[in-house]
Amino acid sequence: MINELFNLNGKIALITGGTHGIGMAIAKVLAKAGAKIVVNDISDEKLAQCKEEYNKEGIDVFTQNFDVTNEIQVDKAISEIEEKFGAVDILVNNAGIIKRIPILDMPISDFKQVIEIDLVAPLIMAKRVAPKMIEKRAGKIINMCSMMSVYGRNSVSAYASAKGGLKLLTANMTCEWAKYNLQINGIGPGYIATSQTAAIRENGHPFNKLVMTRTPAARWGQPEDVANAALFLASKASDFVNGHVLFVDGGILANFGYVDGENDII
Ligand code: NAP
Ligand code: GCO
Repeated sequence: MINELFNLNGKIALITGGTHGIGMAIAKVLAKAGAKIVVNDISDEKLAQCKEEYNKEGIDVFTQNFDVTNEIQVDKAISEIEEKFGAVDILVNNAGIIKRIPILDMPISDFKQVIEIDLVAPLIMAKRVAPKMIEKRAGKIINMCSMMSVYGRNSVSAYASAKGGLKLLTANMTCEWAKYNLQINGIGPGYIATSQTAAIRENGHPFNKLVMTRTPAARWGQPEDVANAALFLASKASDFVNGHVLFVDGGILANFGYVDGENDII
């Protein structure tokens, strides 16, 4: 019964930006639950490298080179998936970028690029797969949100605007599509050890100190921590979970204070 709840046999899962980091961890766990995995990237080299890594774990991944912001490329890639394997059952809008630049210094073109990739692309992807999900009366869409969906932080205005927008896009997709038995949810990772956070994670970096003193779980999250939440949201276990953002953050959003002895305020 428990196995049945999380069984993804026969499902087609498309994870954008699944060549490394959180996307790869999600793809691996969905593959282990039985799904056919498709990942994309904009670099042939990264696609070839990730194929090797998936194969090492016995996962037969289908890789595609396309840019999630390009409607024509997205349409072509998804048509190819449909011809080869069938309609996409699970879409994970994981691809994303961040630019840490203070507002006054940030060129508008940089701001727009973050919005295009982190907010508009999930819409492009979802618009392309949703009609077939609606026809089948079944589908799961997972939008990779962030703590920045609900918080601001100096230097990440574009990212926070996009991820805040993505949280509400998740709500609006739910309002329009949940009646067709689609579940559209978000995941809000806390601070996770991937290439996106490599620069601010170094020992001695003030941001590393901030994360370690403010996260009740007292560690950086691992991509696998996020992947397990994705398995729940991709499976039957979440069939009445709609429009929710599941934070996987070691408790940081629950905490306004410090968690280490040195900075305790009593
Ligand atoms: P990552 O290691 O930088 O991976 C992001 C992926 O997105 C990469 O595979 C990247 O491809 C791909 N990508 C970027 N632009 C693309 C485009 N235009 N078309 C197709 N693919 C594109 O980041 P991550 O930490 O695993 O993050 C994954 C998601 O979680 C992102 O949406 C991120 O914002 C979100 N998130 C991360 C954290 C964290 O602490 N790490 C926390 C909250 C939310 P390339 O490798 O070729 O650039
Ligand atoms: C930052 C971080 C983030 C995280 C994540 C938090 O500079 O504050 O990179 O924004 O990656 O999205 O949930």
